Parts: sequence; structure tokens; C-alpha cells
Amino acid sequence: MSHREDGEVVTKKKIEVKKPRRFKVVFLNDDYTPMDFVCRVLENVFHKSPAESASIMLNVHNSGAGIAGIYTKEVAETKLEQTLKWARQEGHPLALSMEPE
Ligand code: TYC
Repeated sequence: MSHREDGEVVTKKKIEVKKPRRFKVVFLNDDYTPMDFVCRVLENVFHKSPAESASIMLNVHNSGAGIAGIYTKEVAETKLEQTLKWARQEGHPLALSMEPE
């Protein structure tokens, strides 16, 4: 805040725009969830192409875990919930985790 010679009081506001934190959605490997189910989830929930889905799924299968995507908190939570709901409906033990970027 400053006082000008004419007596007006002037305020300057610094507008701070913070980028929202983002979260990785990580698929964890298990021995029972079918490979084609994991690919269908990656295509339908994470909007990956069939080739990308197969590549992510195989990476998880071979290394134990892999990133499906990075999203804002709400979007990551929604994708995680949708995936777990679908997996349980089909009787698969698929596990995911969410980690800050
Ligand atoms: N390992 C599983 C199988 O051999 C496939 C799989 C891949 C499961 C990725 C989970 O997140 C996963 N059927």
C-alpha cells in the first residue's frame, strides 16, 4: 500500500496462481488379474491406445509396477476408484497406488 502526492491510497495485489499438485497412478503386478483385463482398463479408463496399453501392462507384469498416467488429485482418485470397482466386479485382485509426482 502506498500514499500518492494527491492523497489517493493505492494497493497492489500480487495474484498468485499455484499449479495443482499432480499424482501418478501406479499399477501393481499380481499373479491373477488377466492381462487382457489390465489392457481393457488402460484403454477405457486411462484412454491409452491398444499398443500403449499392452506396453504399460507388460512393463508392470515384468517389473512389478508401472505408471498409467499423471493427473490432478481428483482425476487420479476417480480413475483409481473406477478401476478398483470394475476389477472387483469381475473378481480380480488388481491393486493400484497413487503417489505425488
Ligand atoms: N501378472 C498378470 C498375469 O500374468 C498380469 C498383470 C499385469 C496383472 C499388470 C496386474 O497390474 C497388472 N496375468
